[in-house]
Amino acid sequence: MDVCVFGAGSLGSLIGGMLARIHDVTLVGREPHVSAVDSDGLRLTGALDEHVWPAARTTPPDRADLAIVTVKSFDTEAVARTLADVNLDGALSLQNGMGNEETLATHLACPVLAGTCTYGARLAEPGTVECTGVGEIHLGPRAGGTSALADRVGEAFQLAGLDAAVDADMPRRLWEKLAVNAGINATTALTRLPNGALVEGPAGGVAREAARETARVASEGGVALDPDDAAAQTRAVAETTAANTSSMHQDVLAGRRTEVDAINGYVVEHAAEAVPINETLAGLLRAWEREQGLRE
Ligand code: KPL
Repeated sequence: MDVCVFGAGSLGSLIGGMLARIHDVTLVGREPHVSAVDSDGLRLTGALDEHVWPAARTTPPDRADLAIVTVKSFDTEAVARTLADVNLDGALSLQNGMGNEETLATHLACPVLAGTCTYGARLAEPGTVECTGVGEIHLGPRAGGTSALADRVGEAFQLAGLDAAVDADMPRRLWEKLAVNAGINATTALTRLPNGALVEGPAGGVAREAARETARVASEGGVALDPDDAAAQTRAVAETTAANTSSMHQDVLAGRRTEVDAINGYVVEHAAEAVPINETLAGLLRAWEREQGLRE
């Protein structure tokens, strides 16, 4: 399969690098990472130990069978406009937060698949990405159901050795993942703690309550999620990614804008009842972003 990964930072490079074992992959990302990959290949370290040779560039190719979108949620609109000029059979969002697939579908002529991914990744240096946790990928049509494209992409991922499953209920999966991210990302970013600190420590209770609130909001919107299952899932992901610095924590450490609007902010915006934990987490992160000059 001819795959273009749009947003080849840490996670995009990891997924693209694993796919490059057997597929034709082009990483579209930023300098100096792109030049490092172009001249010396991509090194996968940590839980993996491989050296692969995807193409790497800062601009999109003219055509690909599949575009995998891994940019931050606040960049989805801009990327969708750029991808509109690429000849694609399909696109797959492997992003955090809600609303990305709809934004892509508004601009693209091809079908857009939804995906969730719990692999952990860290860009160690240009040309090297560390796998900080082997997770799993679920993908399928964004409105649920089945499609030939989803089956084809799922098979391509599995052939490359990724732990990937085709899922007929992606709307539910997206809410389940949102609950985990609402719990883990903001609490680790604010406390500067690794994910594992949420398994037993005091911040764990805050994370699980944020996940419970998210499940209630999902149910209000017609996707029935059990709050206790969401809390248990949040604890389980904190355990399996214990050593990981969550993506939002990485953003805060690097002084970058976070995905709070598409995660805790989304929960607050879609809640019919009060969601005080998500409101607090979103408020604190937005205050930090403002102080850093990253938002109005
Ligand atoms: O998705 C993640 C993230 O960091 O954004 C988890 C699963 C919480 C892993 O850190």
